[in-house]
Amino acid sequence: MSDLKSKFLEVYTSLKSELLNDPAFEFTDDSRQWVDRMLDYNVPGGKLNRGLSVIDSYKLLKEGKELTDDEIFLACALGWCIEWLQAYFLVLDDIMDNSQTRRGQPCWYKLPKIGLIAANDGVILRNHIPRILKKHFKGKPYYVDLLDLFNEVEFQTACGQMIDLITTLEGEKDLSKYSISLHHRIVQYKTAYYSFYLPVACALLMAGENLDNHTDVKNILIEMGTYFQVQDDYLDCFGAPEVIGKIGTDIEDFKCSWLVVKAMELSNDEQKKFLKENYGKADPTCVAKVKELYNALHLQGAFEEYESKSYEKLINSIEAHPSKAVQAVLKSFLAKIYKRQK
Ligand code: DMA
Ligand code: MG
Ligand code: MG
Ligand code: MG
Repeated sequence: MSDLKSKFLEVYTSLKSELLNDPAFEFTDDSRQWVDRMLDYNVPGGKLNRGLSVIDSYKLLKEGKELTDDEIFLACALGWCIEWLQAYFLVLDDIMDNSQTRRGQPCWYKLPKIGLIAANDGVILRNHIPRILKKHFKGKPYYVDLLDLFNEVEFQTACGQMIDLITTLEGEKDLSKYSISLHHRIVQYKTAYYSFYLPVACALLMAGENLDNHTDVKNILIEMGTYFQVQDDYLDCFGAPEVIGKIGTDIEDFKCSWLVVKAMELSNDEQKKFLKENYGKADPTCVAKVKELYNALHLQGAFEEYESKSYEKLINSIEAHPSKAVQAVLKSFLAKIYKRQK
């Protein structure tokens, strides 16, 4: 394990211990154990890309200057706030998407004795974020901006989740409303802000920057986040569950996935009819038929083309940015996700 990652995990242990001893609640042994287990199950088990990116980005913004222990701790704490936010959204997302597995294990709500208590656990996870921020950032000149940033990004993500979900409503299932512009809108809100803009924005705030001066960076990160969610949509169908750690549900859930949008674009009338008959059904034979059509339409090839075009476009936008340090932040982010398999 890299030094940075082990340092990052150390900070998790310390944040968790503070939360388990939060004087605002009189914990009993049972309630403390519940939160302890819930955090370990849901917070640290992912790729940690979002969290680690805060520290990476902050280092790059400091252009090689050695970071103090305090700076490293704070960057890690902000990274963990993003991982907490992600855990909160994922616990609820898996309930709403009727998913079975996440990060190679059953979804939290699927565990015996958890069920819909998971909904409140999501709320607890969400409430841990301002507690971490208060404990470690209150008094910093950027404290208010940090709170505002997390609030804004959470709102955007929740709105993205809402439009992701309401497009699938029973009785209104209509594939002809699925367009690339609707897809773009959904993924920009549900994924790009919290996964891409937020880590870099945290690093910028820590470095004393005013976020209003960085809308160009924000726009590039949102494009990158869009590309990332197209990969997620692709992997939902074509990824190996043992590699991505989750079993796809987009076809069953009638999701406005990049794949179904592309499929509608490439289908003739007969294929469109076939897709309409089989998309959004829980029946595994219907799911298999949708996948058959995806293969017949060579969606894997269409995705590869999208992937290389997006990469080229992103590199061009990044290289047009005046600051070399910002370029380095963005390129490091892009390198982490280009052609990812998980
Ligand atoms: C997830 O979209 C978005 C958030 C905010 C969790 P998704 O349902 O495609 O994610 P996953 O494929 O990981 O369930
Ligand atoms: Mg999901
Ligand atoms: Mg979802
Ligand atoms: Mg997905």
